This record gives sequence, C-alpha cells and structure tokens, in this order.
Amino acid sequence: MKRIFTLLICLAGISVMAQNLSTYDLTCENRVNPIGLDVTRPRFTWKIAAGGRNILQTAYSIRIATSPDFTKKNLVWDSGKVNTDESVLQTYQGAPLKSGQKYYWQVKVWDNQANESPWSTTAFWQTALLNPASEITAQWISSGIKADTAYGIVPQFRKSFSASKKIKSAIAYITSKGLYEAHINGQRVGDAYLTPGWTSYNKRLLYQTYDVTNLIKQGKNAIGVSLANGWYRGELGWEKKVNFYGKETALLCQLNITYADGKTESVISDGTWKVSNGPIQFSEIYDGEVYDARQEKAGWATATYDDKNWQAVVVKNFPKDILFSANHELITKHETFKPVKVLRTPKGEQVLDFGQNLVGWVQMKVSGNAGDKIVLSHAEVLDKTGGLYFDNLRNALAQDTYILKGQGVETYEPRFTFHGFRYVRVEGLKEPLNPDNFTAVALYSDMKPTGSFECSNPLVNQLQKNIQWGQRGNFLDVPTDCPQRDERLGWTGDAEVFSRTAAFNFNVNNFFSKWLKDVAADQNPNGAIPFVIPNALKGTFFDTPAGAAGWSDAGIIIPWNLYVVYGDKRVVEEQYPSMKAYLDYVRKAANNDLWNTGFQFADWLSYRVDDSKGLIGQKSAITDNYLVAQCFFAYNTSLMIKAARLLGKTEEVKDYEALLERIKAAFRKEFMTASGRLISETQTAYILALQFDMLPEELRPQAVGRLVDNIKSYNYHLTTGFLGTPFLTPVLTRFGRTDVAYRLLLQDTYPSWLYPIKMGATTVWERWDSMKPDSTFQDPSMTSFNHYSYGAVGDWMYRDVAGIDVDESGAGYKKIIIKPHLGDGLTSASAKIITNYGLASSGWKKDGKNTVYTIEIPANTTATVYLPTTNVPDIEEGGKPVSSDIKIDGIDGNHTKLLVGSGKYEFRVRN
Ligand code: RAM
Repeated sequence: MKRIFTLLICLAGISVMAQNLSTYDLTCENRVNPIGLDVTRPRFTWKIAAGGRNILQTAYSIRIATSPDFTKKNLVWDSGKVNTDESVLQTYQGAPLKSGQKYYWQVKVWDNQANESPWSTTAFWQTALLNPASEITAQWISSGIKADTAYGIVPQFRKSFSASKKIKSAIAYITSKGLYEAHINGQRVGDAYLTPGWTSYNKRLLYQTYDVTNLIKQGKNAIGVSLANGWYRGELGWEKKVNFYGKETALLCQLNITYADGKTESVISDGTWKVSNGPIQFSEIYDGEVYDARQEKAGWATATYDDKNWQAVVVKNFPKDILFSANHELITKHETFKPVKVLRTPKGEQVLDFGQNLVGWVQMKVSGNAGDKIVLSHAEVLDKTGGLYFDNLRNALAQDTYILKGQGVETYEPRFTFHGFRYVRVEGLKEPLNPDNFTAVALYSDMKPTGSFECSNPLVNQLQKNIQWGQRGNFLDVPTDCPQRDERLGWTGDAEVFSRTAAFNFNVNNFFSKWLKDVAADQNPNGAIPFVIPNALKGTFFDTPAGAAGWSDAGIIIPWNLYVVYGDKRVVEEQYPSMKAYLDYVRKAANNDLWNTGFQFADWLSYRVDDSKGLIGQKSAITDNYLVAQCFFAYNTSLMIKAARLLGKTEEVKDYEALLERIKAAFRKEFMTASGRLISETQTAYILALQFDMLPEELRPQAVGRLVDNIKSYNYHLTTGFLGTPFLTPVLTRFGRTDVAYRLLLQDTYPSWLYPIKMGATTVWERWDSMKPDSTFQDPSMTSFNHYSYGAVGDWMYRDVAGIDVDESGAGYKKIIIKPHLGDGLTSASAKIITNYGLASSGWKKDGKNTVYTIEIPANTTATVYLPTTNVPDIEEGGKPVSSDIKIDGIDGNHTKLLVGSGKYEFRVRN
C-alpha cells in the first residue's frame, strides 16, 4: 500500500513537470518567422522550458503545414517522433518546398523525465523565389537621367497599377544595383535600411522579400522606389574610386499578388515605369546627403499622383542569374539618443553632443523659409581646444544638408548614407537651436543581442559597453573596420580576431554566414583570400598580394567559430571548399612548410615607441612577420583537421595532421633557439607560440616566464597589435598567470584597454593611442575611434573572467564549461549568454571568506563546473552540501570538477 502511495506521489510529481515542459523561441534559419528564405532545406531550432534540473530532450516531433491548421490535408511534413537530444538547427526533410509559400510549423518534445510537451505555439517561414531564373519576370530598369551618376542625383521610379479583385496576399521582391527605398501607396516598405546591403554584387546580389499585403488595396495602387549610389557606384575606398561595380544603377522589382479567388498577377519593373529626379540631390556613403525639400514631389508614390511629366525608364539587360534571397538580418534602426549637451567650439560653432560614439544619422525637425539650408557635420571626437576633429575622416565629408521648403515644421533624416559620430555641428539654423529637435539614430544589422558581462569595476564595465558599441557600429551588413572615414571596408583580419567576442554579444550566425559566401565568391582562383570582403580593393596595390596571415585566415577561422558557438555544421560544409583552397594556397606560398613569402600585416598596430614617445620608455614591439604567419599557418591547419574530422574526411585529417607537425618543426628550426628563445622578443611572439602549441611541451614554462618578464619590463603594459592581443590574456590564463592577465586588464595607462576609457572613449579605438595622453591625436591618416579589433579581449572576459565557455565536443553550448578565474582587483563578475538552448550564465562574488558562484544552465545541455578548491566539503550548493543531482567528477589541478545538468545553482566555496 505504502509503495503504491509513493508511486502515486511520483506520478503526481511527473505530471506536474509534464505541464512545465514546453518549447519557446522557435526559429527557422536562426530567425523568428522569416519572410523570404531561399534555403531549400531550412533548419529549425527551439528552446525547452522545464522546471527542475537535469532536463534533457529525448525526442522531438516537427509538423509543417500550409496553414496554421495542422490537419492532414494541409500537412506538408511530419517528422514523426525522432529519438534524439538535438534541438538546434534540425533540418527539414520533407518534399521540395514551393516558392513564395508560407509554411507553418510546430514542435513538441519529450524529455528524460518521461514528460511530453504540448505542441508549441505556431511559427512560420515564407519561402522566397526558389527558381529565380524562371520566376523573376521583372526587368532591370535604369533612369537614363543624365545627372544620375556617381556623385549625382537620386532618381525616383514609379508605377501605378490596378489590383482588380479582393487581395489575399501580396509579396514584393526587390533589389537594386545601388541602394533602394520603396514605398507603396505612400507607405514605406519594410523597416530595413541601406538595402539590398553589400555583397560582391556582380557575383551575388541579394534581393529582399516583403509581405506587402496590408499596403495594397483593391483598386488603384502605386509603387515608388528611390535609387541611390551606395556601395555599388559611389565612392569606395580611400583611392576615391567610383563605379566600382558598374556605371549604372538599376532597379529590379516584382510584386506577386494572389487574389482571394486564387488567381495571381505580377506587377514588374519594365519599360512602363516612369522616372524623375527627386529631392535628394546628392547621396554618397562617405560624404552624406543633400536633400532639397523644395524638389519633393508630394504624393509621388501614390496612385493619384500625376506623372505625365516624368520620363520613361530604360530597360536593361543586366544578368539575373546572380540573384539570391537575403536570408540574414538586414540593417534596421535601433537605439536613439538625445543630445546630452549643446557645445560651442572656440570657433563659435554650435555642436550637439550625443554622449555616445555611434553609427547612423541624425533626425531633425526644423522650420524656416524655403531655401534655408541646414548643414549637419559629423565628428567622433573634440580636439584639445574643444574644436571638432575632422581630420581622421580623411576624405569622407560626413555631412548632411537639408534645404527647407518653408512649410511649417519639417522633419528630415538621410536615407542612403551613414556616419560614425558622437558630435554634430549644426549650421544654418535661423531659429535658436533646440536640442529636443535632434535625435541620433543608431543603425546596424538586426542581429539579436545575446550576451552581457558585468563586474565590480566600472571601467571594465565601460570597456564591455564600448566593445558592444564597437560591434554595433561596425556590423552594417558586412563587418567593417571603421564607420567614419573613407574606408569602412570588410577587413578580414578585424572580423577574424573579433568573431568570437562578437558571437558572445550578439547572434552573428547569419551575419557571418552571409559574409562568408562573399569570402568564397571573391576568393582568388589560386585560393588566396583578399584582405577585404567584398573585395573593394580589387585593382589596387592591396589586391595583388592577397593572402595574409590573420587576415585571409578569416576564411577558415570564422566558419569554424560559427560551428563551435552555434553548432552550425552546415556553414562548415558549405565553406569547406573555400577553406581547403585557402590552406592549399598557403601551402604553396610556403617553402618546406615555412610560410615565409608574401605581404603580411602581421601584428598590425602593435606598440611602437615613436607613436607616443618615451611614454613607457621601452623599445617598439615588432614581431617578425613570418613568425606570426607561421603560427597562423599552424592555427589554420589545426582548424582544418577539426573541420575535416567533423565532415568525415579521414584522408584529409591525416594529411593535415602530418602537415601540422611539419609546420611546427619548421617554426622551431627557423624562429626558436635550442633553449626556447624566440627571434622576436615580443609579447606577441610568445603569445602566439604558446597559443598554437608551437613549442615543445618542456619549453613552454620558460616561454611563459619570458612573456611575463616582458610584460613586467613594460611595467605591466601590453604591447600587442591586432593578432597578439586576442590571445594575450587567454594564454596567461591557460598557463596559470591569470594574475598577470588581471593586471593588464585593469591597467589604465597607455597602452592598455582602460586607457581610452580614462580618456572618455565610448567605443574601442583603432590604436592604443588614437588619442594621446595630452589629448593630441595619432596620425590622422589612420585613426579611427570606432574599431572593434582590440575589443577581442571581450572573449576572455566572458570565457575566463566570468568563466562561461563552450566545450567543443558539444558544439553550440550543448556542453558548457563553467570555469571562472578570480583575480585581484575584482570582487565580482558575471556573464550571461543566450545560447541556442537558452540562457546560460556564470557569476561569482567574493563574500568575506567565501566566494559565491551563481550559475544557470539551460535545458537540454550539460555543464562541467570547475570550482577552485580541492576539498569537496568546502563546497555548498543552495546552502547545503552538494546534493546527489550534481555529480562530483574528481579533482582537476586546483579545482573540483562537477557535472551538472540544466537548472540554477548557487555554490558557496570556502576560500
Ligand atoms: C587599416 C585598419 C584595418 C586593418 C587594415 C590592415 O585599414 O586598421 O582595421 O585591418 O588597416
């Protein structure tokens, strides 16, 4: 009787849990209800909500239908019960999908406690055009207007049309050579800006898909599209090149209408469209925009507008076989800022200070007379006199001009440009400047925020903020190096060093996957990967020597990182030919497995005495180019071993393993003395050699000693450049010198991470001394105040300070490592990351004689937790001795290892 009673209680417990088991955050190709995917086998991800601990999925079932009613007649695919613990990026395996079709889906899961969830809420995705060659009947059209050139006007295209019957749905597919903004019946289409984004346009041009059902009405309608130069034809790169992808901008637009009776009709761009100039007289990415409101054509994108004076467009025979759907997150508006101060410069100029260096533009409200001209000039910093500093913009004018029409309050914001700025000079106002009339808008790719880091030191918290702002400001459809000067290019090196940090802060899976396709598209036939992607430096000096360590290597490093962080195996599969071709290129560039040829950026912008004379009274830290290259050759090869293994390419694994040994042997022969001294006595040399296991095991401790001595000789300052910096603190932690890593992190004099913060930085700088201690500037020809590369320390802050990491054997955070490293100067630190499984967090706080570790592990994952004691009785969890749902897995060095499943934990460890 008693046993039956116990059983009943257990069952009651189970049924309560059953009610608690559910799924949430359903995504298809990493997006919530995406419209316009041309992925033929899309992948589904869901998160599991469950009370209690140690919850693992044991099975799932997905069903897909053409309507939210999942009855048999609508069903497209039913996976059946799939016995697996995988819940991330699960591939569609039904019949081929149809174009322009909305598919609804649900998932249900079973867990290891014998619970079954209800079906999830219904999510959907809509396919784009899966056979664009036959399905796009629209024709390319250009304006034919003479002034429509680089540095010229922005034409407006329009077409009125009738929708004869009741409308069921209307989907617009739009792209352009140049940047477009579309309106239907006077309303803006979508919320994305700078569309169609930037790709290697002549090889891969992306179109956007919009559900415009609500914008179209039965009867007369009109569509209007503005078309600007953008990256296609506008100035690109510092050599003032224009017409990089072609001389003529053009529009391609197709509106597929489905009527309630099932009949379909397409409105397409063709020779019947009309075109005219509009209010934008000038629009360039670097230089800004000139908008003459007197030239507005009121109602131009509505059906009642009379376009009899507009001219006919010119139909073009541009290729359509390079069209793909934009499956990634587009650029949208994000944070807005009001001025925190209105300043007067010594010259008497009026300047708005928005308090944050950001990327986007300013919206303003003004009134005045027709013809009054307001000019907004953007700058990142003030000079030591309080004047605006424009020199580092080089040839970028970064100026928006608005000419009033003189009709009450007028509102303006630019459309086809962006600026990197904190300060804006306002000229031409006839009324007193009212800061309320100005708003700065941040624009960046709509990647979802995933990570946060906090600790007890406010300067480090500001550093984290700056790292995130550096990312926001430079993730505009492509990862750029700087958002303010006449450059803003997709430098591969910067993207590579920052990619892991980026993936903590935001979900960058789609962002980088899209960019990697351009890496492959722009890869040279010999396998070399250009320094910038899209390769806007083609035809310049920087094109020919393509293939530089740490830069071109992005083609191998970033796909691998995406696999590790998101569990995205497909990106590795898709990039593998490009990865392999690149490594083959390096192998050919090498002599006897020594990469000792070709142009190298090496440890770019490392410390140089001349930069800021005598500041720390030491010699410049210049690391031999080819020593750096050889370490990256090894890094690339080690990743190719892993990638080949992941894809089951056993022969290639063997080949790469043998190669790696030879690379290391060649390194030792060329760059190392018998006792382990390196030919470059720099931090970066030792860091890279240690990071990539270039030294024999027995010589590593002395190398760590040399590294630490070097750091001490600079009085605990770093001297590393782009390639050494990301691994500086991780190497110190790996070899037991977290104490030194903390001193470097908390250092606040030049060169250090906190020095710019002391100087008032709100973003990460390009150089350690972009602004010098006396408030003068580095060389204006290359001084960005918004450059994320040195922000790569964020990776270590998350992984080692807060202590949250992914175990590569359970990629995508299926297996988590929690291993915080405490150090002098911080009393607490914590980090949170929204993984593909849900929120994972790790935090610690010193509390008298104890340290409290607060940890959260999402359902369907497991974690290994390392706590810094070897005496298990010193550990309490939830105020009690460690309970049986936590497995103690032995002692590892100075740590006790615990295996935990999902749930929240609070460990208290006696120091
Ligand atoms: C400059 C920037 C950029 C870097 C290249 C090599 O343009 O510093 O970030 O990658 O040089």
